[in-house]
Amino acid sequence: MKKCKFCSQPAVILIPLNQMPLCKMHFISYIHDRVKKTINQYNLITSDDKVLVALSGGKDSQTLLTILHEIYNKDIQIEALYINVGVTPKNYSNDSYEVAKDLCEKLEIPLNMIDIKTELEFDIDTVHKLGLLQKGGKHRKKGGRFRGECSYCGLFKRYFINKFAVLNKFTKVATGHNLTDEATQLMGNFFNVDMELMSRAGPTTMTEVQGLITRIKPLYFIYEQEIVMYAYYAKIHHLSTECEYATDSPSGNIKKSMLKIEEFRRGTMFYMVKKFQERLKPTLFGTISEEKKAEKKCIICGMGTYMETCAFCRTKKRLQELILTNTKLRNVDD
Ligand code: Q46
Ligand code: ZN
Ligand code: ZN
Repeated sequence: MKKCKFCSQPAVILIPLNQMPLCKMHFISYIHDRVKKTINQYNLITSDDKVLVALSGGKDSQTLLTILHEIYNKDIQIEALYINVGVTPKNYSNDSYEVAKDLCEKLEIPLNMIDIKTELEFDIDTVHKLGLLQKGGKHRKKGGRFRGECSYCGLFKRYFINKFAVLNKFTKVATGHNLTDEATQLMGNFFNVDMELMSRAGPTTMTEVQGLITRIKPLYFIYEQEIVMYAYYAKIHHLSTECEYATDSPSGNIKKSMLKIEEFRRGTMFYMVKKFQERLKPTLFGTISEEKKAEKKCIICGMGTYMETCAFCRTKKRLQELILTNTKLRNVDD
């Protein structure tokens, strides 16, 4: 193995972007520097911010919280929030919470928790059962494509994280999205020619919509592979069990293709995402109608949205109706 570029220690990694060999110590400080650079360049965090970190127990968010703690220690207010989405197979949700709790105790960062079953009277296990019952029913999109558990789960998590941040006066919500996922998502939106979603990509949300707290992604320029290595060398405990409801999504296949391209064209993801931010995003954002950029409050829940009724309230209503219909059907069968 090569020697570290900055000392005589053996290198433990070749940085994917530039193949620079680094030892464990210099790799860890190199990642800190790159995260700091992203934070400063995009003005993600300022000294008067109160930051809420969305913690899931997975490698990305556990790494994010650790790095933010390293960079800021107690200089800014940081708290974490875990959303219990109610996935019981493999004890997934409970184990995730325990892992998140351990890290917060170690770093002495307050951990908050929201249980979506308490909030909604149903959870992702319920959605899964409904999906099985509703095969071919309304629950599916036109064309028979199943709107899987993850899309509901993601929507609920985003909603409750934002709501908690609004109610508790956080100024930023930090998530652990990494470069590999962001490049994949950007490519997926490009394939769908979804200009609106593309215009919203980036290390921070661009618009100031009332009731929608600014979201920041400090790991935006860190490859997933680097996060895996960082978590390993920094000894960050994270849940490695995969959620039972995770499926081979179309984006999973795009990700595999992006990783292949990266193999023979080093830096593709990094430069694609970076140049998109600098060159295309400002132009794209200008093409989004003023109506879609306007500040709105959901007429049902009062949270910030780009539409009259937010996606959460619409989805919640639809699922409640489905649960009721299925309960009635089961009662008739009984
Ligand atoms: S918990 Fe929820 Fe993930 Fe399970 S249902 Fe999908 S999104 S895979 S991070
Ligand atoms: Zn070194
Ligand atoms: Zn709403």
